[in-house]
Amino acid sequence: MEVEKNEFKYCEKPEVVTVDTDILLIGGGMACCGAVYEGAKWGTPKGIRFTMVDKAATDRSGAVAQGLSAINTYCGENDPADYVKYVRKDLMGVIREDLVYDLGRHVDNSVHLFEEWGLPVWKRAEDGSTQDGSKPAPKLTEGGKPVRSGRWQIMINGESYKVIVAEAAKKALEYNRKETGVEQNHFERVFISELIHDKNDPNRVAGAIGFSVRENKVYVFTAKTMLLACGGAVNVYRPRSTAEGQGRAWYPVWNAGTTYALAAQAGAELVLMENRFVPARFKDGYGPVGAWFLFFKCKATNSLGEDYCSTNLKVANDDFGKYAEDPHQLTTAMRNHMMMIDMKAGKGPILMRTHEAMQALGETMTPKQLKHLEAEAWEDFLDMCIGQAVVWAGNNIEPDKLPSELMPTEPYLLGSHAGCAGIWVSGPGDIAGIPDEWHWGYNRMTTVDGLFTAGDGVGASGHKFSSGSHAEGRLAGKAMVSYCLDHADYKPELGRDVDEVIAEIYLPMEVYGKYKDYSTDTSVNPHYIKPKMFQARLQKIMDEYVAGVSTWYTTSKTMLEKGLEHLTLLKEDAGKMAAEDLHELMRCWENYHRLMAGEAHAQHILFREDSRYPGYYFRADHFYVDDENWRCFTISKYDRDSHTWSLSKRDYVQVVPD
Ligand code: SFD
Ligand code: AMP
Repeated sequence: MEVEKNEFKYCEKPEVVTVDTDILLIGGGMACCGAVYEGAKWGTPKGIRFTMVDKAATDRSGAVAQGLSAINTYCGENDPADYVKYVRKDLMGVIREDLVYDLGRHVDNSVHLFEEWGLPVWKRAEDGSTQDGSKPAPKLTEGGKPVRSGRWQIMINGESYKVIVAEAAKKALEYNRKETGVEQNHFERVFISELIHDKNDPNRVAGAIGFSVRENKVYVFTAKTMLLACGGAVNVYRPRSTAEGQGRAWYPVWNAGTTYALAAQAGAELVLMENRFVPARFKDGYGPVGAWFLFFKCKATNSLGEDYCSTNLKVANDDFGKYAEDPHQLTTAMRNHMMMIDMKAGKGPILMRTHEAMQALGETMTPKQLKHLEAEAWEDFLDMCIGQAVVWAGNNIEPDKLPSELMPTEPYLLGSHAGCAGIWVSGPGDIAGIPDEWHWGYNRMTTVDGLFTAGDGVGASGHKFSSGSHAEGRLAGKAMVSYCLDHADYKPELGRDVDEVIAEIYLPMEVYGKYKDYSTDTSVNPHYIKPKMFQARLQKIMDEYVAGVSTWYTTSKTMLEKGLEHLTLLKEDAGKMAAEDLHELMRCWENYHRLMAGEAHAQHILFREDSRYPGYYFRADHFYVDDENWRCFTISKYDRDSHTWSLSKRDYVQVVPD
């Protein structure tokens, strides 16, 4: 196949802006906001410069863009060791207990800060009734009792959650900017597409290159250390939403696997990339279920009114043994499995019995309290997933009168919710019983020198959610300050020719300019592939071969090998991507990152010879959980030159007793 080159004959060369900094934060989500809040406090008096680069507007970027109605990790009266047990159980016995413990002992402080900054937290009144955050009440730090929906979750009025967290981050950036005398240290609508290694050390990062999605400008950042925290990977799989509903997903469509792709390309070890999250969600609007199950005490059944988690227990137990024994102790994945058994048997649709839950709660309520309950039901979605409220309205569903359909969604790759795909990182190093090699100096640093991650980026440590991602960003931010102080003399020098990288990034613009007149419809052309088509092809491969919805999340060795062959061909065709404008240029590189993340995922599922997460995915040829051989971490490393992956096992170590 002819290889395309960009000589800027058919597209305009961008202006190049260079920015030298000390700590580069790639992303502006919960983790990066936490990192700058914490890091700037320690680093600014030492003259350390922070720079944040977000592809979107930080006030409303990432997973928390629409807000949230609960904080899913607040330990409160619980011991961090209990938090470890809970996470270990839900993630099928394989987690990094040092990282999870570390998170558990720090997370509450972030929640206290959120409340301090203005986030309304629901409180339990003295008579035991619930009060939403609009009523005056003592703060959590003043002895206020949160309204717990579950053991770990607390309710909030969270429509403006991200704006509040971003405000604190922006203030920290501004303080750092003024004190260190730099001109600008917050770049929004700049999409980072490449990391660049150090000239003298291929296993060290020295910079990152990105482009503005609004102006013809490329940004070249050099930094001593960086936090790669661009969230998880959405739209790698063909979504359930089609045509007029396409674009709707549960996790944020803007997070396209940049975290995993850039880390892999830089040579970082990834861990448990076979893991994914398939959430059970309200059908078509992707509304989260947690508040309904936990706060409203709602039951989900098949269409015959049967509790599928009880009726299917024996079948699941026959296949997965101890992981399907007690109907009240099932993992998130196993609950999906049991739901799907009934869906396959034609007992769907699965129904969330919202009407019965609300009627039961309403039995002892006054009309005014009932009205409030109804408002809470709608608010749960209006605060974090507005599309679901629209689906209800459009389908004449009043939740107090009718049940709603539930559905397992397409798979997402993430490390902060009920999943644990991600990057292998150094732990804090002060937790007894942890192997020495799990700590290499700096908390949350990857195996690439100077490259840190947090939130969705950190693997083998799920159930952090929004609060935990912020807290983990803070841990990383502080460790990065130490890294800078320890490497005060280090001067980053880029290990690649910048003009060459810029030409590569802009290649899709050149390809488009060169060939656009070969056809009358710019979306169809024998010489190039537009991002929309590229994405459709990727999603079809992932869906059909790598356990997407069309095979009920099932795959096998032979299917995976064929899928990987198709992915290799797609990667070759990536050299023919075409972009009509800057927005499409971003779409091209997003899809390339999705492809890299999807490839890692497929390689890991192929390597692990058991169905470790039944209900998230199944290996038809290994339809069991094999603790004897596979209760271990799976590690991958990508070689950018040969485009090959190497995979290995690493021992799991239990620290917190059962
Ligand atoms: O209801 C680039 N989450 C929930 N957490 C909770 O605590 N409670 C809930 O109620 C939660 N639920 C929920 C949640 C998420 C969503 C979408 C819904 C409901 C509908 C999970 C948390 O939100 C999640 O765990 C954290 O936000 C993860 O934090 P982090 O920092 O890892 O990711 P991010 O916040 O999405 O930020 C990513 C940032 O990266 C930017 N970015 N920037 C530059 N260059 C690139 N190439 C980039 N690619 C991405 C993004 O713009 C963003 O700033 S419920 O379901 O349980
Ligand atoms: P979700 O809305 O599904 O993202 O879940 C929000 C929180 O509730 C997470 O901490 C979940 O682990 C928890 N959760 C959701 N559904 C259930 C359930 N059926 N049983 C126990 N916990 C749940």
